[in-house]
Amino acid sequence: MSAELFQKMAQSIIEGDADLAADLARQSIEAGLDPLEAINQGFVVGVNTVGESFSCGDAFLPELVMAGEAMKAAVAVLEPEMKRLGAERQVFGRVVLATVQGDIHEIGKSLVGTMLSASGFEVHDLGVDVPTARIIEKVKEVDANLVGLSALLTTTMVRQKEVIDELDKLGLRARVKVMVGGAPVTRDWVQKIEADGYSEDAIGAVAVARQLVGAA
Ligand code: B1M
Repeated sequence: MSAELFQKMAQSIIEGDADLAADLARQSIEAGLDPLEAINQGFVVGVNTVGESFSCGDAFLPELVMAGEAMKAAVAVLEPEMKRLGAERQVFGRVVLATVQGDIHEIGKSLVGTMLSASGFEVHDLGVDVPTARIIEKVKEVDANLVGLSALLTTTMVRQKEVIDELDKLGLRARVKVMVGGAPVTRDWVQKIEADGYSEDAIGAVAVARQLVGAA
């Protein structure tokens, strides 16, 4: 039953059908499925298929946009359920989260934010295409102990380094840890820019964040 539902979820993203994706997300909640499992085993499979077709030139920007919109519709239905399931945990730290400047990919970053807030972090999500100066300003404003930076484009990954350098310059590196992520981010890159942590996915991001703020 869940395998069939996961397949329909993937297909709804491939077809860019936001209404169907949201409806299938609701069905999965009613069936008592883990919302993150629905995302990873259902919807993400679809978005990856569209991403691969886009790379090969078999799909074009409108398909990418529609897949993104359908994915957002599904996640919007599942997010409150993820928060509800993690609602009773304690507060571990304050996180400023953003997709870096020049990059408008928001789905993965928002998932990480949802998981962090469901797991007891106070999350200040600045959204997408966020300039370094705005990130630093927010870090100071909320006295954050963690910054989470998402980048989905090889051309915008450098902004992660820019934020780290700026924190360094201001003498904030000792008390503000930096976690990076996004599809093109590799362990080599993390070492090169001297980030404190990295995760491939939203679940891993929670474990890394806990470790970084000393709550693991
Ligand atoms: Co874009 N796009 N896109 N896109 N898009 C990619 C990233 C791409 C790989 C597609 C491809 O060619 N195969 C490619 C990048 C190539 C590269 O640089 N290497 C690409 C491109 C080229 C572009 C444009 C340049 C296309 C164009 O205009 N010609 C353009 C760029 C615009 C810009 O940002 N300036 C563009 C635009 C878009 C849309 C707007 C249409 C749409 C985004 C809609 C939205 O977010 N509202 C879109 C989409 C949907 C994608 C793909 C298909 C899917 C991204 C996604 O949402 N994945 C993507 C291909 C792919 O990744 N398969 C692609 C699902 C999401 C759950 O996963 O975001 O990876 P992800 O997040 C994961 C992990 O990475 C990790 O955890 C998340 C949850 O598990 N993670 C973190 C992410 N952030 C983290 C932070 C952490 C820790 C973990 O700590 C802080």
